[in-house]
Amino acid sequence: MASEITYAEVKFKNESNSSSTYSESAAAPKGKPTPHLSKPGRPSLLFTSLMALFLLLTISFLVAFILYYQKYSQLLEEKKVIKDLTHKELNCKKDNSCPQNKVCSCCPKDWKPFSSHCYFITIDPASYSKSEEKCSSMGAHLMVIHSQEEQDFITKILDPKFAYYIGLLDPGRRQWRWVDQTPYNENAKFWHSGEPNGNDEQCVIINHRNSGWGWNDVRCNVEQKSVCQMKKIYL
Ligand code: MMA
Ligand code: CA
Repeated sequence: MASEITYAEVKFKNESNSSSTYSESAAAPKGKPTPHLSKPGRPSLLFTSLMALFLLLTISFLVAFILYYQKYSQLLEEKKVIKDLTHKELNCKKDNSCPQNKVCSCCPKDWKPFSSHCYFITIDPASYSKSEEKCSSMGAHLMVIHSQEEQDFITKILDPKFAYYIGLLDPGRRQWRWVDQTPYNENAKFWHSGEPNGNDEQCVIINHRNSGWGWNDVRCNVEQKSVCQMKKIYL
């Protein structure tokens, strides 16, 4: 309160000197004018404010740029890791979901694309758990089948002389579970007739019989070929 009153007085007494600072006005209330501060004060204050604003903008811009650059490099690095370490070579194609002239969905070399996934046929026979481990080591899992189209796509590229593990198993009490935790759909199951038939057969293969392609429950230690599946990589 007291300082407000002092300020009002100074302003009233020294109209021509209104731009000088409060402390100076208070310190030299009468007589002595403050010639150095009066005229250069105005442009100097404006200039300083502009400089400060400019500096602030520059700093904000620099900070934003650094943050953006860090994020962008991180993204590039992640993509490089996917590309170089997990899969040496990718096959990419433009699809409907792509912005124009941009590469979009990719599958590693030797993997087959279908819908939003990539599929790899492992030809070395192995138990269910070894087969699933092999898929995991490639960033994938044993194939899950959720539609007739997906079943038809894969059977077209499988050899009818062999059986292949898929990612379906019974952890107990004949409760079928997909390895990726997606629900087991009663409307999209392709058991051969008479299957599943063995309480000691808790893993599932896909193979060809006279009636066509279908699923059969088998013991999990039986060594079979397998099919791995992973989500497409979007670049
Ligand atoms: C038969 C049939 C299947 C069973 C396998 C086990 C060849 O098919 O009984 O249901 O899973 O044998 O080898
Ligand atoms: Ca069986």
